[in-house]
Amino acid sequence: MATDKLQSFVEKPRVFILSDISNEPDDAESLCRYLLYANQFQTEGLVACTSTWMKNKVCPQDMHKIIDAYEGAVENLNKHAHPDAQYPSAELLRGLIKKGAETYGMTAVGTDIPLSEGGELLLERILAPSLQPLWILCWGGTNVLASVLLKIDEQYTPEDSARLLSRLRVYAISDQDDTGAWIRNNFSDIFYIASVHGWNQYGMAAWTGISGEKYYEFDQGGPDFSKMEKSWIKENVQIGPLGSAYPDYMFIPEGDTPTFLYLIQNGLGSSEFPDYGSWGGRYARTDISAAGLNSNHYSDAVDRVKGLDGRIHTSNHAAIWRWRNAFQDDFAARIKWTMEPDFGKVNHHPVVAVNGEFGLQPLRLEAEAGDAITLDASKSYDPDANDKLTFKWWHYREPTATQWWVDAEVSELAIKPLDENSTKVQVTLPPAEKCAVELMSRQPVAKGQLIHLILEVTDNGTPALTTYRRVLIQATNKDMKGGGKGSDAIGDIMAAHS
Ligand SMILES: [Ca+2]
Ligand SMILES: [Ca+2]
Repeated sequence: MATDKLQSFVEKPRVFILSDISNEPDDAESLCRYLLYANQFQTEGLVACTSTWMKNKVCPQDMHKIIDAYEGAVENLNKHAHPDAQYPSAELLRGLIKKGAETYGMTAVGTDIPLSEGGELLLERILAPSLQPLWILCWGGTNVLASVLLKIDEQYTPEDSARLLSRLRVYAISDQDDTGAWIRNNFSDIFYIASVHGWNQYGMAAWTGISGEKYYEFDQGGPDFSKMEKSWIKENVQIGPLGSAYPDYMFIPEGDTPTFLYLIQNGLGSSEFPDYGSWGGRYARTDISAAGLNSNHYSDAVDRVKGLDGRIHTSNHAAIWRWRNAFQDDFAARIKWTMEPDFGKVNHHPVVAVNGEFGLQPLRLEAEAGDAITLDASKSYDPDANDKLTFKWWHYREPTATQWWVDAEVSELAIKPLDENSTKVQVTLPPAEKCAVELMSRQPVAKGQLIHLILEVTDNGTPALTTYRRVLIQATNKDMKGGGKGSDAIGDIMAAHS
């Protein structure tokens, strides 16, 4: 048995899902996909809630239907998972399904209004002694969360309340009732990822980058829609015991899925750093005063991505659709796991090491501006005997930029392959004046840019699977070289450095 050669997970993010399931089919679709990753999360709650799209009822029975379907898939899924990362039983998950309030938004939030059973579970999970943050993924309205926050505020001292709230991490799919803005206004310390825009103007939100370019008409010609077509989904997803429960889409498929794509442990994202970017998009603080003195809210950031049409598309949506081929293939491969007990007949992920170090967290290095370093991924392997691996190293520049004009601020790294397959590369940092001076004053700094290098390791199985590793290179400037003429005006600086 080769399962002990598969990726294991040292930590499993604690996840609590609030879903307006059955307002339309897409929450049911997202839940199907989520369950295929349930072995890398510790699921702590599945609460059916309301939203502006379904104001007066909740549908936990539709979560049960999908867990029933999952029950038929667990045994096979576990044949493709590391012994230390087995899938949870359907029975365990059923016990986590609860009803949120059956009324809309703030009508469920008040000092004299008792918590819903979903609210009781959420409060219990927030109070549970754990050093790990609790991720609250909001696929609909947020009144279950709002009601619990009000209870905490009432029942605890400000110090205890602040301590409890510091454990929370929220990723909300825009605001879908009137409690989202209320939470951010009244509990501004909470780490809260949500696209903000005019009410219901979803086409402006990053999360629609998962599949929404036709419906919302953004980035035309850029994203490849082929793996979102109903025909592709029918052939690759709506099969087997779990996939058969995946409904046809109505507006766009899986608008809520980016919440957990963000947490998937594939070596790309780093959940405490929304600005690093991941399958779930890229987000930046809306308030940068003393690291969020006034607000801990993160909203959309923009990536520049070459589309199918060969043009560069600059958008928040691109920060998600750029990964679509990989996350759809990943989905399809896992659907195959649900139907196949034989390890040798389906594909499994590459396991990646850089400089001999295995793991999924970023590899952190320091290097002097202008110096060259060697990176070696040759210890990476594939658990499937006959698979060959392809190594692609690239410089993800947007997370380093502090403003829109990335080309002027973040110089491209020189990446030189040292062998035929690029398992080893030499990376040369830009000179100090390009990566270790302050943006406006042009004064040298001892610690310059934090440079993001992404390694993608892809196998040749069917469908192909990719594992990533992020290498974070802190540029140093020990001799304080590279200073230039500064200015108080950004226009002068950019004109001089373009
Ligand atoms: Ca939803
Ligand atoms: Ca493989």
